[in-house]
Amino acid sequence: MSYQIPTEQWAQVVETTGKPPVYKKIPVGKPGLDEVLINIKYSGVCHTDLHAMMGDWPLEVKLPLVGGHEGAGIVVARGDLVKDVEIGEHVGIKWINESCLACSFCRQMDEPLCPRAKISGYTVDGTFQQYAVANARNVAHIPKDVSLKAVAPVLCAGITVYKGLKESGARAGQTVAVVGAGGGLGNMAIQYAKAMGIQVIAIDAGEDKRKGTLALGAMSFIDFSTSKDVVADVKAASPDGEGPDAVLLLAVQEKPFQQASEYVRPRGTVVCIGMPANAYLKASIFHTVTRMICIRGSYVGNRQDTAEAIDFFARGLIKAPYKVAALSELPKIYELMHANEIVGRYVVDTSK
Ligand code: 8ID
Ligand code: ZN
Ligand code: ZN
Repeated sequence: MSYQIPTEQWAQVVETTGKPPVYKKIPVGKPGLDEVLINIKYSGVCHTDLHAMMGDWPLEVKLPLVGGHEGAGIVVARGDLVKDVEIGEHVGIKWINESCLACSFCRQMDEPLCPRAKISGYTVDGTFQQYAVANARNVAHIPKDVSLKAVAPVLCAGITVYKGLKESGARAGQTVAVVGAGGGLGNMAIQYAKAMGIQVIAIDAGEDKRKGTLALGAMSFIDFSTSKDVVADVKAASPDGEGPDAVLLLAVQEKPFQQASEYVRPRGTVVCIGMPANAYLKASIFHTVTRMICIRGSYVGNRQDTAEAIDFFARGLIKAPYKVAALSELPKIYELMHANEIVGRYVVDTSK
């Protein structure tokens, strides 16, 4: 099978951080010896893409930058050393675009910690373009009968929350509070938790997010914008009033990161996943010790987490809502995201 590959394509390009991307034509990249060229059909829009555009994290972005790291598409070309990815195969580009697979982190399946990792839509160009290059050993393999549109948000949001739930140690029958449950990661977290037999206390704001999270299977919803005491409300929502067994922090605000250790159950685990800019963690040492609380970070997932997260999806266990927009509309999506007005995820269609 061979594909006609154009020399030029449409892309959204961040030229200056802090300014919206520019929709324009750029050259199509060429895959290196161990890389594949993917015709991206759809890409999810993650809040991380907005952080990259703003340049608000202490990690430098490539400029000019094509953002995006939830891209699903078809392999149209491959380098001579690529053996395990076929032309015509459906694959996904995720946050970890390339890892060395030889360092002590990669050897232990911690590719996200690889000091030589390349990051899609951050240190290398990502998926807000029609053709993107990725390292063949790091692409996600997508079964042919899975919708590329619907699976796109799994490639970051799905993998990340699935990994976060595993890192939380929560088991079937236990309860997890999901903070930011109405957003892209949050909606996925409810569905993965449900599939894993874990109950969810959803925390976010507004009627749309309340309805949406309950429809996805959350057992209760707490509106942080109207609650008089979030800590007391979360505890009260847990089955025995002692607090949830774990907390997944997906919000883009510092305050909930300070609150979580107050309501997590003694012996419980607080998992930090959201990354508000310039924010710090603060917890009472006395209560962390005497309640035996674990506070940890969780960063995307490795290739095994990726395969598992996609497998959950392919088995029909994960149904998170998404809206489709044209690639040309990306700046509008960033505005809605900045205002926290998106319920679930936006997916952009690169053909428009
Ligand atoms: O590997 C990682 N750790 C990883 C992977 C992917 C994304 C981390 N992230 C980070 C993103 O960079 C971002 O900082 O996770 C965060 C959430 O990403 P997202 O789900 O893509 O963002 P969103 O769709 O905008 O959802 C955020 C939700 O948080 C709510 C908002 O209302 C929104 O629904 N929220 C906020 I802001 N403050 C809240 C609060 N105090 C809150 N919900 C509850 N309590
Ligand atoms: Zn992401
Ligand atoms: Zn490595």
